[in-house]
Amino acid sequence: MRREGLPERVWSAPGRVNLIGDHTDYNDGFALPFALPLRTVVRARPCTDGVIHARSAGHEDVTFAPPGQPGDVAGWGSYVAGVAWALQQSGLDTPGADLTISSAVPVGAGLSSSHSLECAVALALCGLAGLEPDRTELARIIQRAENDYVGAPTGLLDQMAVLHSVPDHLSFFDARALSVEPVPAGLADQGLVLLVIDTNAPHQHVDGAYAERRQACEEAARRLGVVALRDVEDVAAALTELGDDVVMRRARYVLGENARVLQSVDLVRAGRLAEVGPVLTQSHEAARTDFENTVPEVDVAVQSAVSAGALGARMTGGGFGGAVIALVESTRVPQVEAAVTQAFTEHGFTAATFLPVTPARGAGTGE
Ligand code: GAF
Repeated sequence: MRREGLPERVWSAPGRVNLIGDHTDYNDGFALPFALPLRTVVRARPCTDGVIHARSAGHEDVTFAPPGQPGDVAGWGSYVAGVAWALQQSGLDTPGADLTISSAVPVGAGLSSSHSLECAVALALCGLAGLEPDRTELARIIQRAENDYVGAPTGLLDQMAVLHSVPDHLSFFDARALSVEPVPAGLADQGLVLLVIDTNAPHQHVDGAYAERRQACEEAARRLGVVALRDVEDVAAALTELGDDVVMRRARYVLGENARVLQSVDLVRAGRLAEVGPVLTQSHEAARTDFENTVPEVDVAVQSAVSAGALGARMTGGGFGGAVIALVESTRVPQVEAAVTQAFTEHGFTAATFLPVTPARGAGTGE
């Protein structure tokens, strides 16, 4: 029986942008994400029937009795059911609930719409139960939902960014220590803008490409006799040992990316954010040539943004489509947007959309 009389409570979680450090999380490496000022909002009421009812405009309503098991609920509802399942698997007893969900995070843009949804639902279900799990522990629970219920072999970058980010800061994530250190971004002080360019070329993780990249990295670590690529000390020697094949190129990208994150963090800490620009572009180039997870739309967006004066740009997130993050002097934003728009027209691509962003707050109560 529903308890319609109970007051509605609200939780929300942001999408995330990864400034630099992709495909490093499952290699125990480093990343530098921040929370997007676009959020998934969950309006929640407890239900005494133990059942979860979830609705979201444009999607079919979902009703299920947790815990259930992976496969019971498919489509968008699998993210909701997966979280309820993973919470219960972890011994967190959450109640039935009525959830009304809306999201401003674009789907398929590499901005972590799915983790935004999962984190908001997790906080809502825990909140209704009066539980306040440690946020890093919650991130691991949500990873379990994603890996074992939804079926995407993703790491912890997104959940940690979504749950731990604070306004106006970048979140320096160490995937081995499972730590997040807020680093002041200093954007306005330095006259800089972070510009998200959504290429509208949708990406998809549950296909084989993400899993294949992960397997190649694990194969590289195995051949090198290290627990994870993070443990490689002599990069040049390791790359020689791996030989000249696909596994070496995947590893070269990851090893370089870890170094680029650490370099970027040092620059940001020193108040030299502008100098991170070229590091972003190097990261994109390594993704394009070595990790091979870019597509023409993101390559054209990066190239045209940089040609128009962006300090640097790279595809953000898992790849195979999605968004680019560009670092731009604030006075140059109009030229950069115009150049990307023109390049997309010339290539016959669907128009890109632009969103200047400031690092926002992580998941929590309220909208
Ligand atoms: C996706 C995954 F969910 C993350 O764990 C991470 O691997 C990212 O791709 C690439 O950095 O967002």
